[in-house]
Amino acid sequence: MIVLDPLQVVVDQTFNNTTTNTGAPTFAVVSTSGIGTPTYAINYRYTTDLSAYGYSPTSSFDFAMTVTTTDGNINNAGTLGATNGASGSIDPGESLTYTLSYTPTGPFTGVTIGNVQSYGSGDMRVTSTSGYDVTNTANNPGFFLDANDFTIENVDPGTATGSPGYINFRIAAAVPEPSSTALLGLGLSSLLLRRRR
Ligand SMILES: [Ca+2]
Ligand SMILES: [Ca+2]
Repeated sequence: MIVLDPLQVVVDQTFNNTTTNTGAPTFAVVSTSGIGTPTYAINYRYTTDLSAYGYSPTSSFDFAMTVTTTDGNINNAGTLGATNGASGSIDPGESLTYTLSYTPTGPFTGVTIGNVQSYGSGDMRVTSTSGYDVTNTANNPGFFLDANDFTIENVDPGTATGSPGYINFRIAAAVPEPSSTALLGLGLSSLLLRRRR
């Protein structure tokens, strides 16, 4: 088996609308639940054409992301945040935790969170059970992790807020290697070419 370069998808901020991108690959929010509670769940479906590898031209992979907070409820004010504090965003001291879950399906072996961006000027710290731990004080800070989970916490010394913006998913697939008979054929023809010289 060979592992394809990660198939990448970028989603923007709210995750609350059912959105579908047309063409191949397509990426859709299939369903969501839990807005207004401390746990928000999003079900995603990624579909792409793997017919070149003997799989369906509409091969799809479902995975879910759960967002939890201990700071009130997950609200839906354009960007995800927590309802405690001065705003519906992530205020200083508040945090959100994101966790991916999936079952390997067909050629799809898994998914990780690649990049995360926070909108706003709030100083943000992103940690993960993978060991990632980075604080970024820039405006709209970006984080380049490669993990199945992360917690984003506002560590701003003032009152500046933030909310998760773009998140990039890296979907992995493994496909069969070219058949050994095809490789043998290639070997024979290069041998013949060499003999002719
Ligand atoms: Ca808040
Ligand atoms: Ca800042």
